Amino acid sequence: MTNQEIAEKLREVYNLMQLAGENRFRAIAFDRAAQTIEALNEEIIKHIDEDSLTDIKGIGKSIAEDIKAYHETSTMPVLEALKEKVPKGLMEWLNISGLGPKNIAKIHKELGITEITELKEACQSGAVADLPGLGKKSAEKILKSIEYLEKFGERARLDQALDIAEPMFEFVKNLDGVVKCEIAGSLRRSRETIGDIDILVAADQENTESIFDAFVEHDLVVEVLGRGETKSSIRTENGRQVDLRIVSEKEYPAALMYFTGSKEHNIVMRQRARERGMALNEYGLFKLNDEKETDFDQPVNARSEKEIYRKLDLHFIPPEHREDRGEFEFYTENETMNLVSDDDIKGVIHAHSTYSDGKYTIKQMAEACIERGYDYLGISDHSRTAAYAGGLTIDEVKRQWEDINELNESYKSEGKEFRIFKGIESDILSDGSLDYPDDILDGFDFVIASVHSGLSMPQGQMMERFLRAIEHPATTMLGHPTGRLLLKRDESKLNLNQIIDYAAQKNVAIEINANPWRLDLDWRYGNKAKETGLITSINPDAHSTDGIDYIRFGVMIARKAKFDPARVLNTKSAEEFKAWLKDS
Ligand code: DGT
Ligand code: CA
Ligand code: CA
Ligand code: ZN
Repeated sequence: MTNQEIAEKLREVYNLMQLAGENRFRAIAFDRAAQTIEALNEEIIKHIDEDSLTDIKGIGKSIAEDIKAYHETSTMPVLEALKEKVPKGLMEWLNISGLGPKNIAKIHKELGITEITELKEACQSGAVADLPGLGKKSAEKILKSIEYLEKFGERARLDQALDIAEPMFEFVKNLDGVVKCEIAGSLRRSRETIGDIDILVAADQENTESIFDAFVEHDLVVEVLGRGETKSSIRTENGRQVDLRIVSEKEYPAALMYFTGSKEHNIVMRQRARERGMALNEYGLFKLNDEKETDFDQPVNARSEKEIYRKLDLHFIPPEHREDRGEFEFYTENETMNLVSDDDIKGVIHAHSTYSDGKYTIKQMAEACIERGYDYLGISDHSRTAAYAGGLTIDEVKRQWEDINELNESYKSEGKEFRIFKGIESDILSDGSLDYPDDILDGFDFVIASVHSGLSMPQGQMMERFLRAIEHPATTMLGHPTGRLLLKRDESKLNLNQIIDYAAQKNVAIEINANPWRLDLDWRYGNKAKETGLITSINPDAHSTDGIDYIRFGVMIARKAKFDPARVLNTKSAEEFKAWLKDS
């Protein structure tokens, strides 16, 4: 029984409770417990054995009982009861934008349908439109949302979201009357997948109409989902929703904080406010009156997010840390956390060339790195077992080494500082061994050990495989540890906490694969990584020159995962990197 498994069950309870129309706060408690358990460093089993579940923050007596029941019987009474109540198909309806749990329950009850296909028909036939409180417009909206959902799925990758958000943001920011503007929501928090894009504007009321007018007319807009006094929502060609909210300049700091989220972070912030005799909401920070209610006539002066945090005895919490995963403890004590940034990155590690499945030659890749201002390139083509990806035979490895030597010599003679390191992305074979004999492995400057086959091995076997790969003296770092492809392929079953422990102990790095399909190591292991001193490397896994620019996404995730520059290999200069390779 893994932490992930328990978290999934608790989240199922959360979703079903919403559909069953149960108390919202009770439902949220389950969501929070799921979050907490996902973030837990140790195995939940340990707490079950030691009967210490309630020592975990956010896990009360009743949820502890549910977890124990699940451990003993592979099910939870609360979950079973909900399943009796709520038909299975309804869960999927939660993904339909513009359709909340309340209306889902209503449509289901009135029409007796449970499948999305049935809902689609009911929207087309007019049955949904005839329901009290819904109407023709709602039915049309639900129908459109279903069609988009069928076509594009409910979430987008970080890169896809940025492709829409950045031009939109630039456009809105420069509109007449816009005083302040920022991207909020999950995108500001650098999440690896994004539901919808949230943009916040501060403007005078007299300008809101014209700002909304321009927004809904933007080239990327294919449909206006809603337009109100303070909020407009649109849909773009590739099915993404963008919410634009306009508030007064005075409300802006609190609104920015609120709409940046996360929900979990906001909940704690509101608690902290109450504990200090104040109320925090999307409109501002206010004093409480004698009845402990928000006194809107007594705003507490706070002109920025930073000042709001200060009033609640916290230092400024950067958006990427607002997940209720230890940030409150840290930023009570510390003013800032030293986080890696784009400018710190000196070299490009993990790149493929035409020797295996890359599109460009080593020389072309090197030139692309030089153009972008990097000082070195670590080539790491696929190893011989990865035949499907053009993995290198031993002869090809030796030829590649000669090529690299020649290129390095030519840079030297031209007086260029740039250098290329000889690497390999060696498959971790099913028994955990690497893909070449030791004398070949020794000839590389660095070895990235990655799993590319047998991704769905049972956890026990997979763990042995990984631990053995970490133990190999040639291994410099692990590549894309879980093998996940975001929104496409699940991660392998692993105890990553144990892998991180062992890797840190053996001075083996674990890459943050910056390819936006992967972003693996997952940022949720950032606390564990920090605690163990794990080293990472922000690697583009570039298969083309454009792929080098993925580093940007990796930096976002590394910041979210609390990596300072000193724990990121490719912040080192070429000389320092070389020295580190020698020592480790
Ligand atoms: P997403 O869009 O699913 O990737 O995730 P977010 O975090 O962007 O969520 P979204 O767009 O639903 O809402 C934006 C922010 O607004 C969210 O991060 C926190 C805040 N917010 C929205 N609804 C609630 C709520 O019911 N309670 C609290 N405390 N905050 C909320
Ligand atoms: Ca959002
Ligand atoms: Ca939103
Ligand atoms: Zn790979």
